[in-house]
Amino acid sequence: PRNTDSFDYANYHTLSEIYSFQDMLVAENPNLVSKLVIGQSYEGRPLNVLKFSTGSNRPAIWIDTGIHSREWVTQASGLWFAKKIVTDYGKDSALTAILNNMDIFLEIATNPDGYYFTHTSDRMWRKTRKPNPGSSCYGVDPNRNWDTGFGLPGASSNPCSETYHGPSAHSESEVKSIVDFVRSHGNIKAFISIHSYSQMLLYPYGYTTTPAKDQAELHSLAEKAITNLASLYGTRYRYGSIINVIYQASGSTVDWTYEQGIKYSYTFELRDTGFYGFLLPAKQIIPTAEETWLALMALMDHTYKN
Ligand code: ING
Ligand code: ZN
Repeated sequence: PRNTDSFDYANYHTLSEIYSFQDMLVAENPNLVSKLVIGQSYEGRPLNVLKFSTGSNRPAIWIDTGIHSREWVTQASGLWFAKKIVTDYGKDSALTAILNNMDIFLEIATNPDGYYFTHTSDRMWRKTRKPNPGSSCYGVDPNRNWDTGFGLPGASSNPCSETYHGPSAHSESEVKSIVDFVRSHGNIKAFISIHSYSQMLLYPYGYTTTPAKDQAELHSLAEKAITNLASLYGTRYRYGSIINVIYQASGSTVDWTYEQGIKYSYTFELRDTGFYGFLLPAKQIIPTAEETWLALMALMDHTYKN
């Protein structure tokens, strides 16, 4: 496609198609969208973040998709969210109010090396693609590599495991680049990390059963978000803390962001509940993105008003 109107949101795309989409969106909306390169992946690919902004020095909302490369409906939904933001700004009053007061940062291909590998070699690749010294297995789980509960139960020390935590916290440049960005920005109010599959909306903690100090608020906001999500196609989500709803997971993204003081730290698990799993048919991309957007709007609107 030559522009983002003719882009095919109803199909999955390669990494280079995602990169060219990002550049087209920026070129078409120079007063609203810019592209930041927050670092590079192990294999040297840019870690691009789209910034949606109408002013300076604003508090911000972060959204990432695709930190686990095989979760293709998440990157596909990220593309749809990006287009939705530029389409709705100035038309939808709730989104317009948010963007007149806050910035939105969206990292669509958060694990680009892994995503490339899912297209070329192994559709089910989850981790980064850094070699592990002394092992023939590649990669670290970028959702066990963060410095909150790092290495505790809920991650593996085996480099061949899908949940290998890595040699040290923030050892993966894909993770460290976000860590540096969050710290240097200093005013991120909501951090939403999007995975698939399972149909869940989760908040901290994953590494401990100790309730988050904001648990009551996080829980009621999650309920509102998933109620809005279900209103479109009836898709049912479970919600609660990571450790209570799924399993113990240490060193995960949103435990770290919550401990940095980002109160509205959430993880989604998008469609489905396992029938197709990671291989969700492309027919479901747009419905998934549409319903998820309703939940994202609930989270962003609450963040803006609080
Ligand atoms: N599931 C997540 C995983 O990394 C999760 C579940 C979410 C754990 C948030 C910790 C924090 O195991 C998938 N599908 O990746
Ligand atoms: Zn995942």
